[in-house]
Order: sequence, then structure tokens, then C-alpha cells
Amino acid sequence: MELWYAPTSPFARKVRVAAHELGLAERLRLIEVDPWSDARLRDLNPLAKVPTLVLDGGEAVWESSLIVERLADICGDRALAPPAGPARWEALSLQALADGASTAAGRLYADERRGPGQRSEAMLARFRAAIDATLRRLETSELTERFTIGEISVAVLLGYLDFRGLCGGWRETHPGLAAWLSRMRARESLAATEHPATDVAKGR
Ligand SMILES: N[C@@H](CCC(=O)N[C@@H](CS)C(=O)NCC(=O)O)C(=O)O
Repeated sequence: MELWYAPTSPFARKVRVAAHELGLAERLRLIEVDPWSDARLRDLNPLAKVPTLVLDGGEAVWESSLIVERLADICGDRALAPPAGPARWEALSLQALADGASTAAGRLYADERRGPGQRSEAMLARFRAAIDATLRRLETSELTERFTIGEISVAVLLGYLDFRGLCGGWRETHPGLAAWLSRMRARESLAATEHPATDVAKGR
């Protein structure tokens, strides 16, 4: 299988962490791509986004949540993405919240780099508000030591905030979340998929 990815993408990292947790990392051939300029990606995925998974038979799968479901299905694992009941909704709900905040963080990072005339201060404030409210909600929610797709998405969100230097003081204002992340960071799946040094020039 191929995983078309960008090392800066939190969504691609989420899939890579999940692949490690599922024991599938060795089966993924990583193909680094710039989704903004590489036309090959749009041939596979009309949305031209990373991550995009290409299955051995050639089928392309887009959207990180769907990719994780496919990977879990391939190895018959039911722990990362529980199949039914409250555990499933909790995991998917947590994933959706963290992914939404990662989207806001990505847009905040990109828009902050535009000139004052080319960005909307109202939108920047809205992205910041979404991230801040998500962190507050996560601080008061019961994050467990389980590592479902929900917790993976939260860990990836926090890693992305650190990587982009967004919300610098979040550990001081959210000590429970900070302590949870430092316990989770011992996992090999997170260590093996760290974002690289920031490429500020590209701003992506
Ligand atoms: N909801 C998508 C988001 C993927 C996404 O936005 N990827 C970004 C990189 S972090 C991308 O490929 N952007 C290129 C574009 O929007 O054209 C997912 O979970 O896979």
C-alpha cells in the first residue's frame, strides 16, 4: 500500500500513528508529496489532499478518518475504531473535535502569514476561538490511557500546535492535558511520526 503524505500534515500524521498502532507501518510505502503543486495527487484523489491511501489493488482512499477505518478493517482490529456502541461514538466524537481544531490551526498558521490586506482578522479570531475552546473542553474531558482514534487525534492536534508554535502557553493553562500528552508521548507510534523542523518559507 502507498500513503501519499506531507510531513507537516497533522492528518497524515494521524494515519501514520494509527498504522503504527495497528502494526501496519511496515506495509505502507510513504510517498512524500506537496498537495498544493503535485498534479499526480489529483489524479488519485480529486480533492488533491494528503493523506491519500492507495490500496494494493489501486483503489485510492481519501479523508484521514476513512483511511484509518480501512486500515483497521484490513487487520481486523476493533480497538482503534470501536465497531459499535458508546465507545465508538466517544472515539469518533473526540476525533471529529480534534480534527476540527487541527483544521482551524492549519488555517490560522497559513493565514497569519498572509499580508494584513490579504487576511481577515475576524477569521483569525474565529480560528483561535475554536482552538482555545477545544483545549478547554479537552482539559475537562476524561481522556484515558486507551489510544483509540479519538486519543490519537488529540495527541496529533497537540503535536501540531507545538510544531507550528501556536497557543504557546497551552501547557500552563491546561495542565491535565499537558500531563496526559507527556504520558502518551512514550508511545513508539508518536515518537516515530514526529513532524520535522518547520519549513517556514513554504508556510504549509
Ligand atoms: N479532512 C481531511 C483534511 C486533509 C487536509 O486538509 N490536508 C491538507 C494538508 S494538512 C491538504 O492536503 N491541503 C491541500 C488542499 O487543501 O488543497 C482529512 O482528514 O484527511
